[in-house]
Amino acid sequence: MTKIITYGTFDYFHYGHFMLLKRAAALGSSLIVGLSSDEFNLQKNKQSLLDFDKRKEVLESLNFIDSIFPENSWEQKVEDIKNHNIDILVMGSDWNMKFDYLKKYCDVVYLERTPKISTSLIKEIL
Ligand code: C2G
Repeated sequence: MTKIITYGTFDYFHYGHFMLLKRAAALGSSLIVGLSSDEFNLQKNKQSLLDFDKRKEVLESLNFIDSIFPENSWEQKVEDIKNHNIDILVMGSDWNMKFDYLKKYCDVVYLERTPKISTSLIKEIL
């Protein structure tokens, strides 16, 4: 039973988000997602277009996500990994090496970002 975790804002959900989550889920038997709260987004200097509940509603429609919980701080990952007995933390390659400090608690895998699509690009078009 390989347990996967990932984190993100997933604002204006798009194919890049989908492919990250789908590939992450394929690495194990369960996937849980730390969804950035609206307040934490401000700490990330991200003003999400959709609030937490709407972003959560979109993720809940994906049958390969087993549970979704709020991500309220950078520091919570260690506790999340321990409390959920996580085997692998998966993030997109734009985070490459940034979470290597967590390798003492679980494997850390960075998956290639899906090119040419991002929430900021979508915001520019809107
Ligand atoms: N992603 C991707 N391809 C894209 C866009 C995003 O693979 N074209 C990935 C990102 O690398 C990330 C995930 O999708 O792993 C979610 O992206 P964001 O919603 O932008 O999340 P981010 O702001 O990177 O938050 O503590 C970690 C942070 O909460 C991550």
